[in-house]
Amino acid sequence: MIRLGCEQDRAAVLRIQSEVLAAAGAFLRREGFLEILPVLLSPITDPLHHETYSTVVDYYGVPYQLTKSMIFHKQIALRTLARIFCFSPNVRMEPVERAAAGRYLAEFVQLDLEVRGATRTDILRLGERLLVTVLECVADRCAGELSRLGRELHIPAVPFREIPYAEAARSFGEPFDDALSGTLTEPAWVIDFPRDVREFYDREDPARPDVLLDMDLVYPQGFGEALSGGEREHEPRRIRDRLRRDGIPEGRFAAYLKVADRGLPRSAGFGIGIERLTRFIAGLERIEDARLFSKVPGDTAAM
Ligand code: ASN
Repeated sequence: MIRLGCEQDRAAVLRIQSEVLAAAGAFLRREGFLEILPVLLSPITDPLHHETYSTVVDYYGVPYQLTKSMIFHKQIALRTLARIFCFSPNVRMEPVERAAAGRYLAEFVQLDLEVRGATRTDILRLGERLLVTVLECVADRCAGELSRLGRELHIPAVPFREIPYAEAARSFGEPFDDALSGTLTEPAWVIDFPRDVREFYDREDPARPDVLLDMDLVYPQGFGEALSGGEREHEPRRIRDRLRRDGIPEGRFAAYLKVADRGLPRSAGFGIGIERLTRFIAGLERIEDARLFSKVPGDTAAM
């Protein structure tokens, strides 16, 4: 893993990133997806499973939040369109201790997508093809940039390995992302997270209570988590049950429940972090080298 030495190195990383954005968008358009515009302010956003500092904005006297992920807006968008994606800016003011890991930014962009009627298996296969296509395009179009950065890109074979969460936890303890990633030479899926480590919107397997039909993708070579996603809870009765079991007052998600009561389609999807993907492809030690104007948690000199 490398640190950037000069502006030419930085330019090489940004050219790779621009190719990532173009290749991912072109792939998804070929797959019948429409790009929608991001939402930055809303009364509802991803509650996240871990603690982040508040990002509440006074919206004409009403508290709105900056987007932590567009998960609920993706589900609602599927009432109108069947396959959507968005380059979605997220603000997550992570605890300062997280900065040391080299893969957290307080402001980042995820390529967030959602598919009406899809199962988790559909989305695993789509995610693999998306990643392989992006890697192939970068290898093809950014050979000079990769060689400048000393990075050799390996195109992984599909399908990727699927590792149940319980098995990864048994082998590596919890959290296991870094340890697991350090042993991998190809990306791998972690599937079937337990209900108590994830958010209420990932669908609980009707056949296996407390096991979710969700996934993470983990990069090889110690680059850690790439994406999170899953099938979604879409039936109002089940959403309310999950809120209750997570101890979240329904009032906090009133705007979402109102739409859910009118009908949300069954769906699955994921969000893949663009800076983390850039970091992996360029072989960067630290995520702040994977974009301009990086905001490492706690860095109040950022602009
Ligand atoms: N975008 C993710 C998903 O689709 C959620 C997240 O970023 N927390 O599941």
